[in-house]
Amino acid sequence: MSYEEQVQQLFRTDPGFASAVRLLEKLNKLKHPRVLNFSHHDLDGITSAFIVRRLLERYLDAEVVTKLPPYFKLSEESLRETLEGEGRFDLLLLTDKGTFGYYDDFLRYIDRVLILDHHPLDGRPKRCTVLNPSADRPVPAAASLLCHMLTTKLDPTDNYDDFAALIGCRGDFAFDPVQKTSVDFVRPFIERAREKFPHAFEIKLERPTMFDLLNKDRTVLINQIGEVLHAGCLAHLYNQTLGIDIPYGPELVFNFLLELAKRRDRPAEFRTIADVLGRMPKGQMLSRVFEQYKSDWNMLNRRAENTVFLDEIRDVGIYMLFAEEAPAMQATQFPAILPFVASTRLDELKLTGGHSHVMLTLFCPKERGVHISMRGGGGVLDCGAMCYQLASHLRDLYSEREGIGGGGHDRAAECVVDKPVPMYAVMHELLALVQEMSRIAKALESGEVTREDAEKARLLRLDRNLNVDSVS
Ligand SMILES: [Mn+2]
Repeated sequence: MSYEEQVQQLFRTDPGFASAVRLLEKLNKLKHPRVLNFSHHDLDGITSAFIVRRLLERYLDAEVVTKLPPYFKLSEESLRETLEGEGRFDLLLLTDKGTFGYYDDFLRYIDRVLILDHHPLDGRPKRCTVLNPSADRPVPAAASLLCHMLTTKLDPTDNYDDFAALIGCRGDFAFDPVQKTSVDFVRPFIERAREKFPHAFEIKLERPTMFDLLNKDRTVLINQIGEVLHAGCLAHLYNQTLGIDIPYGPELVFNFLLELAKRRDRPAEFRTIADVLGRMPKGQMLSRVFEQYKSDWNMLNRRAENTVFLDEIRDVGIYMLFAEEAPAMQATQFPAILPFVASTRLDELKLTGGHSHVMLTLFCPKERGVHISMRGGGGVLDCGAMCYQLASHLRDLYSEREGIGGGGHDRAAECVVDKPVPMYAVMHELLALVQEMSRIAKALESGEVTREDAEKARLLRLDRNLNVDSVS
């Protein structure tokens, strides 16, 4: 199926897509509508914001205010604060910011709310307009591609839209140009992009990037771009280290992309990262930030050698790494550099340990408390379910404390536990969780499962592909 056919098919079969299109068509009747766009502060979110900004300006002649705050879900309070400063809007557009039931409450402040998202639902908004292919079952995708699809349906896309969606899909690990794999949803688009930007997909025997998890001697330009822009999202954290005044990273990357489109260089002709960054100040700043990021990466790479084997559950070797982030990243609440460094060790641990799959649990003390990142699991153990269960157990134990949260995807998830919950208590609960999972997995295999264990197995999603009928 071609990309254009996929867009037409989605328009016919996904009611969310049709209503998103209708909403924007209706908005086209207003003169200079004002749109407030909140987007996620990662690569997928920033490229989503770039694509919708250009669509709304071209198609609606809209004034778009873009916000990329450093947290995932939008709270009613931050929305209210923004509205106090920015005035009234005709549309609130949430891109790559999750799909939460309480987003319905935002209709109190703005007449129309449109959600473009690909994360599994957390509650079901009933009154917002929602385009999310993961609404009923998880469909791995990227928000930037949804924004590109919406644009394709309304107004012709250009090379910059294509280039941005490609970077967004890369940022969210929706495809791997070196291994030549991709998740189903983005495949038609990636095939089309490979034809449009052949140089971006050419194998280079250069330093592996954060995206090169299997072959450590090669990469491609699109991975290099993804890594430089990912580092750019952290730019402001290097203010002190570099001794220069750097704007908030996600905005720097966003404005760099807008500048790139203004430069009128042809993305199809980019061959090196220097071609992409160009000679303008924002590109030069991104280049300086990237040098610092690489030196942090190398330092963390040495730290990441000290992994400890904990257990093997259903042929998945579970390893732990106890390490701190780079000094400039101590205050981050999101995975900054270390979790990406740790991910590049998964394949090596699998080979040396002789496991079918590997999961790496990263225990990282930070300024606010402990940040646990789980990576891998091979589709057998579920990082998201484990982080969620760990957080909810810790919330039960420390019910008077705020700042405990956890969850995420199957193969990448986070759990953050703020002080004053003691670090050793978090470590204890983490180890207890692994031990408990090991015991339940053995019970499931032997067929001797209590009702209580079957329930725990379900919560931890340990029962996938296993027969749990034999509840005693
Ligand atoms: Mn995303």
